[in-house]
Amino acid sequence: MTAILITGAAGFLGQHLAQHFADKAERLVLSDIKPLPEEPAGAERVQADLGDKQAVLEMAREVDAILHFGGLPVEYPFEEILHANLRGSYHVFEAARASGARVIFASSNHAIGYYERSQRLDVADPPMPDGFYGLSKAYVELLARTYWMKHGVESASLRIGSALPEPRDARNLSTWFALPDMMAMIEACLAAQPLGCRLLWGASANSRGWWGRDDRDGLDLPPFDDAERFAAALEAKVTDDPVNERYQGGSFASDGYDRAE
Ligand code: 15L
Repeated sequence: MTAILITGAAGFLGQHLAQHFADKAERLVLSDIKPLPEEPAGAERVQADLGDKQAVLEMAREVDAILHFGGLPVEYPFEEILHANLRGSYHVFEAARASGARVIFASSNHAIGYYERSQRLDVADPPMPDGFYGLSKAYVELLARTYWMKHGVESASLRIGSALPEPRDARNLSTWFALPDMMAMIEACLAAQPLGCRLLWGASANSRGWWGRDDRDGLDLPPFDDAERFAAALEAKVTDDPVNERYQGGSFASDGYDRAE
């Protein structure tokens, strides 16, 4: 494969990505604001803030792909989201423009978290973010489209549900993204000629899934897993919060919710 930069490489998914691509990439650059783990050996390491434009431009020099998993992974106050997720992602797309790299962006289901669980979504349905974090994901999906239209920067935004080794509760029966499925989707996006600008549901083929059509036509994907085999153990694992249970975003949707109804 090619030269790959992973942002957020010290995070849970970033570490899985680093291990997965260690022997597949010709060159692997790992970046995070936090100290980076010593594994895998042989990778280049850059401890930097995505808010530092020069640092991001420098770490992305001569890479072919950026797996952009950096930034804040859950809800935070607006100013912190602004710095890490909005400004940081702008720097990543500027770096991709400068180096000619394609971007695989870890978007999130929280870009559409205020759709009700009874609804079935097409990727073309308008975003319905459930907080500042979800808003930042919707913004970067649009940033990706602008950089494609204006500068020809190729990208895939993966609206990740719940990327976990195994589903943990009833909601995850709909949102689970098995880690091997995530790796397969990223590999397919790295291999696609052309990739263009795609928006994809980052979820396994869950029988109880909420998400339908997306931009995966032409991607070489294997059959995906299904969380259904965990249903007997998990379907009673629900919360006692009606707002959480009503919306696809779950606890992110109920966090700070103070509507009257
Ligand atoms: C996310 O976007 C978070 O990063 C992750 O921690 C999970 O909460 C996930 O969404 C989810 O909705 O399950």
